[in-house]
Amino acid sequence: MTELIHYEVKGNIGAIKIDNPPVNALSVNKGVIQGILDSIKEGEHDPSVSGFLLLGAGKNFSGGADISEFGKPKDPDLATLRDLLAYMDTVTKPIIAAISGPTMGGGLELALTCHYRIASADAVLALPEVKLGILPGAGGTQRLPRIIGPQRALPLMVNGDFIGAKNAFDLGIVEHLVEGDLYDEALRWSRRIIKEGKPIKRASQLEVSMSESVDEFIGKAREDIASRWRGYPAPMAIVECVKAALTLPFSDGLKVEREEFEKLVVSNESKSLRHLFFSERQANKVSGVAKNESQLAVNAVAVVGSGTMGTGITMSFANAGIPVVIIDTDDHNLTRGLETIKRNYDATVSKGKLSSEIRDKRIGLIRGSTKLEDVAEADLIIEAVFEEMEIKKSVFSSLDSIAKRDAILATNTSTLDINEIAAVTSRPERVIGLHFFSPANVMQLLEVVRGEKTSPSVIATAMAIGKRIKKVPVCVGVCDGFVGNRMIHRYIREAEYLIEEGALPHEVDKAIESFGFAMGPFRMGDLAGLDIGWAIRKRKSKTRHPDQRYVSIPDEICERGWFGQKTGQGYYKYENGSRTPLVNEEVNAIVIAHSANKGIQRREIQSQEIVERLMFALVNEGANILSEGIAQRASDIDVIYAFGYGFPRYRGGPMFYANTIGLEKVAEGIRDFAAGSLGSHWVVSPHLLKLIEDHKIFGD
Ligand code: 3H9
Repeated sequence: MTELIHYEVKGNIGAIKIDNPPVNALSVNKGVIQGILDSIKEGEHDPSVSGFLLLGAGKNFSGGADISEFGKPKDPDLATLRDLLAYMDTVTKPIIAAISGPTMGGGLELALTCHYRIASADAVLALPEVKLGILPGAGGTQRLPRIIGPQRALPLMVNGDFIGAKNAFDLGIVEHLVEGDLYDEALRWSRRIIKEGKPIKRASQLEVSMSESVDEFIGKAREDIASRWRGYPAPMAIVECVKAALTLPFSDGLKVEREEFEKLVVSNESKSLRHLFFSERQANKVSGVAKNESQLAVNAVAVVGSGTMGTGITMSFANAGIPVVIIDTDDHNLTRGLETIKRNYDATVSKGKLSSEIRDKRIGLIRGSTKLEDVAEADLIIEAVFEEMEIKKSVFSSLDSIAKRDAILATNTSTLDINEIAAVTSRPERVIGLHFFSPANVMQLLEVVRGEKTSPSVIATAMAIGKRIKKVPVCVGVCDGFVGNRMIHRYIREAEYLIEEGALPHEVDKAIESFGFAMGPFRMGDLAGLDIGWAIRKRKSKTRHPDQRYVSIPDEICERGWFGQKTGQGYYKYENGSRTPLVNEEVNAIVIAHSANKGIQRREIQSQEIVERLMFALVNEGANILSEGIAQRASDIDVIYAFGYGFPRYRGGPMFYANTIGLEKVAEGIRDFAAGSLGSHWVVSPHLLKLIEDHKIFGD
């Protein structure tokens, strides 16, 4: 039997412990599932065993099927999860699941096939397969509706939400909750079940019942999903499985589930989402930083600057229970910043997303100050002042003289050279970039920017603190715009070229949104505020080469005081404070006149060209970034785009997407654009060409 399953007879109970760290994934090829099956078979033939207790070693029961095995050959001599669960449905001695920690996907399906379930207070249950573009494929879609009813089961599976132990108990997924030691109590409880001769409860034999008509219920579910999930087949497939649970015998329902699962698991959507799952975890591994690198304890944080970024960053720390002092030497700005924080929390409370107690606790962790000296106690100081090199340098020079010797000095710059900032301090090894994205309390992405001299320990601390404040940290190198913004500039530039050549802003946005982005480039600009880019362009105008193709349409819009949503119009019009973008005919007129002034013959541009030009702009720049070592790996770029820029997750990020359509196609497309009359700016990245030449793809 595999060492990953420990089987031990404790009195009259056969205790089966899954011990496959780190999350007890139910691997086929490592024999984990076979081990459980063998243990049950052994106990069944052992007259001293009256029942089984199934539990997980370490922190959890099981995180589900081993995702890394999807799409790979399985050892035909070893049992699959479906084999095991089918066998469990025939066992005549009670099987009790002792659920602890994250119990997900196939792990929960295993527990649902047990006859009774007991859970510790730390248990978190979910059928999150939908997030991987698949569905619960080991009977979950058939058993859960039978246990808790389809109306409750369907949303859990379609959204993949996590529920705590108490919630699982209230729903009837779990029959008994334990505060103390799970193992001891589970053994006691199992013995009681056996002693009292409690019946074997098989979910597969339960009746599914529902007060409303099946057709009505399924019809509503289909409508809801069609409106909420674009280009994403898994949720609809889950509905079809639940329909099967409601209308077919259990065994036929399983067949439907299996068919739907097999279709989804080979889809590009699922491959992309699985890629992102592993990429997100891979991003935690930073070259030159050992796994056990020493870290500084961060118990107090200071944020310097109380503008939009400073307040959002402050909230991110308070949300994670970390005390933070927000400093602005301008009293008026500080008051406004603190008010913004309070207003944001109040709004979340009034939407019912936060209790007033938690809001008060978070606000209680935030202290405002007008004295820079108040950074003295902080372990981590994040500067979020105006994006101007001289201002940043002056702040860092002051921080250097006030901050604790071992404190980390971080800058939230989105463009400036961190090495230059670090050079004004006496501790460049403790200087790092923490590039938050606006709104910083909401956006998950955090670019951790390592300078030339940043020490491994500081990088390790920054990555860890990023996770602690529930961000997705990705380590990148220094260059203008780092990874995310450097690429997005190419994308926005291309969008501007497109409107100059013939498309209208809403046509570009429509094509990109149909591709799956949450928002097209022009809507994004309106949301972020067009004045920000305008200020940067004005600053950079002195260094712009006179021969460089430059689209002045955004400037022409800004000159009218139209900065986007906040001024009621930008590329679009927003009526009566609404956020709904309406086509702005005046902007269209500006665009058309602009082309005429430049002597550009406008032409009709198809959505395919729009998508390809914007995507290839991202991919090509991503390839350059990789060759310069600014991003450590292609999958890091994908994580940055999925978590920071609304790139459709079911397409896996720009670099993975390029792999799926073929790098040759990308290079050919770029060559075609370059051959067009206005395409001289297109040059295929040498890194991309090298990959093609070597028959490789991004990530190899
Ligand atoms: C499924 O069950 C399909 C069935 O319905 C049907 C079958 C027929 N497999 O997240 P962490 C690795 S689909 C393989 O940092 P945490 C992960 O890559 C599955 N590997 O830990 C990482 O590796 P590394 C449905 C997995 O404590 C390490 O474990 N289940 C799996 O922050 C630590 O991961 C899910 O979707 C896995 N299932 O969070 C749950 N899970 O160290 C997916 C993790 O090399 N998992 N790894 O980078 C999670 O959500 C979280 O990992 C969990 C723990 C909450 C469990």
